[in-house]
Amino acid sequence: MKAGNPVTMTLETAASTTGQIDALLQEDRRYPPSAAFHAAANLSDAAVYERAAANPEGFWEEEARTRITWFKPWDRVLEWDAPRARWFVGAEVNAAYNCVDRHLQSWRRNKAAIIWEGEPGEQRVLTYRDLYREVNRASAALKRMGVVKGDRVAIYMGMVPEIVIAMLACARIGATHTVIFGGFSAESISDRVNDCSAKLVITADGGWRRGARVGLKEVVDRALATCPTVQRVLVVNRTDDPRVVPMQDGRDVWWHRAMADSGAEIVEPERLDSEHPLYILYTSGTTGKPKGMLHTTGGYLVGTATTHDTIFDLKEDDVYWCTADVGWVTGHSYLVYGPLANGATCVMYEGTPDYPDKDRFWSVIEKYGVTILYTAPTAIRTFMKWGSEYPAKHDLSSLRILGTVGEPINPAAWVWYREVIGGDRCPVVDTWWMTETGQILIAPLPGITTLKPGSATFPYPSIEADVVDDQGNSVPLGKGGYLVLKRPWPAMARTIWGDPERYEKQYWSRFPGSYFAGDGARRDEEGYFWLLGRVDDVLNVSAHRIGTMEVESALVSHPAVAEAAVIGIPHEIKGQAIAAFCSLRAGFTPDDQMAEAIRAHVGEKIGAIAKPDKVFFTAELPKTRSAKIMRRLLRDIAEGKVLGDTTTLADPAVLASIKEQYEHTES
Ligand code: 6R9
Repeated sequence: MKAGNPVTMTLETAASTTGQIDALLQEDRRYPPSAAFHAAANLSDAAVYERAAANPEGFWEEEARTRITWFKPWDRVLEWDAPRARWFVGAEVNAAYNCVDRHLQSWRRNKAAIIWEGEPGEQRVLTYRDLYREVNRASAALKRMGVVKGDRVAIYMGMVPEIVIAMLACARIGATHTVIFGGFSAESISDRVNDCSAKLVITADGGWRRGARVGLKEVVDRALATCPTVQRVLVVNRTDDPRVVPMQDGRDVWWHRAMADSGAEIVEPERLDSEHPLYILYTSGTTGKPKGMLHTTGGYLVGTATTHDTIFDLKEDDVYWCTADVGWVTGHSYLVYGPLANGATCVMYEGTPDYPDKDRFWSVIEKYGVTILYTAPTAIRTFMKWGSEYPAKHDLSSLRILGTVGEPINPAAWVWYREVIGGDRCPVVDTWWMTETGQILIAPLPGITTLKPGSATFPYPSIEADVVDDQGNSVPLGKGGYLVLKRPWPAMARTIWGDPERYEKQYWSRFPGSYFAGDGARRDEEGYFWLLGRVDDVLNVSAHRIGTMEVESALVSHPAVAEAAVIGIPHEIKGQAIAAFCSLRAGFTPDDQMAEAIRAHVGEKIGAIAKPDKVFFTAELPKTRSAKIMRRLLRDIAEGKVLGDTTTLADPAVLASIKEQYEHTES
């Protein structure tokens, strides 16, 4: 990377990374809902699509009225001055009240809210009443530590119930949380903490992963050396680490001590404006720094609760398991806010799927009688590779709905999921959405939609999606183009924290008045949507978004690296893998040791998920005469394709030398 590289945006990129789209469109298997499923479905009347299209605001107003409890009703459903949206204007609401307190008024008070399993095997069940007590105590602790409405609180923890309690405690008092995925590095933490000027950090001593303790507090300590705004740190004791976790006097407090100090204190939920900032979640884009997507309260609750109920066909006695980490948006919307607002029983698992053996997920499903499973295609492909003998060891007959999210799912994985995990009886709902959208926007309604393996099917009622060409004109059915959304929806991000201009430019300027998702898509002859992957420089590795520019900035910050370019290459399990092409400064040797050092450096800078799978050394990178790195050519080399047009290349010899090196490394 060198400063000023423009964003490359091509549909070929998208199609080539997702494989043969034409073959996809010849997919002719159809799965209509069974008569029994249709009859019992929460939504079974296809007229909902027309009704919502005719009156989208009326549609959401009805959902808001029936699903969410408001302290004060709205004056207007929507104020829309593109791209600025305000939903349920003038209303007052509290997310924690909706996710916890109100369930205490019914028999749900003793319903399991969270069934948690630690990786080493411990179990904890928190009923809604337990959750109420814990959230209140945590809210009281935050207040004592000086957190007030409007402050930002960063949360860096593994998958333990305290992460949910911490989020809800913030929401209760009107503090805005930013959850930072537990795999991110110290530098990634400080970037995020500083960007939103967080006042307090909630973390844990560590967590369990694949049988080993992973330190978290020590990473936070390193991060906080450069975070002047952080005054206090709350530390959950998760691993009982016999080594002493250093606690900084006056700054660090053990969570359990703070909770004990709170006693049985009850903290009234703040009456917050519907547009009060609920959370900031950082996500990768096309520049070197992730952007903090800001989500607000009222619309977000309506959007997530509604879609969670209808797309997963949630019943009161369901046992719902979303396997996503709370550090990503899927965890926010469909492990915490949507399901808890709906009073669901949620399974939460701390560790990896292969510990102690490759049947851990299936053992969790059997043990708790999971009925709804929501996971990522990359996980499904991994399970396929491990073999059907692992699920075969367990009784999975409790399952009735399967969901996927995070990346396009190939039909083979879809069918395997349905047949092997779902016993050929469970609908598979492929749900397309983004950190920015907050809620699912394209997905089947399982009681209505005839499913096609590999297609996310249709936009949710009221959502107007289109596939357009470079000029913003709708393309005919069967043709590829850019996915855009033409109307606002309640859980949409409101802006990028601290950078409203970037928000406008990034999402709303390419096709004025429409939201540009950054994904390629096609509709088939029946109007089904097929998502083709990203068309910009955003990679999707194991369903995690990583910006090529972010990785490139990390690479060039290594003292040996002069220049670097990063591309995604197709990967059987991960969807995409990261390949880095680096040229070294004089005096450094391009060998295996150097490649390893560079990979480790990226791990340090961003986190292990961003480490390139492959590092290639090259004397120079292929560039146009105006000095833009030609990533397309690097991709072609990586995919072993015949090279495209290279007439704009400044030095064609560079290409031959990279190609030779690549082939050499490959063999
Ligand atoms: C929820 C989430 C968003 C990007 C998005 C797209 C890809 C997500 C998908 C899908 C095809 C699906 N994506 N779901 N592609 N089919 N069902 O993943 O958010 O981490 O922000 O990623 O993920 O490319 O643009 P996020």
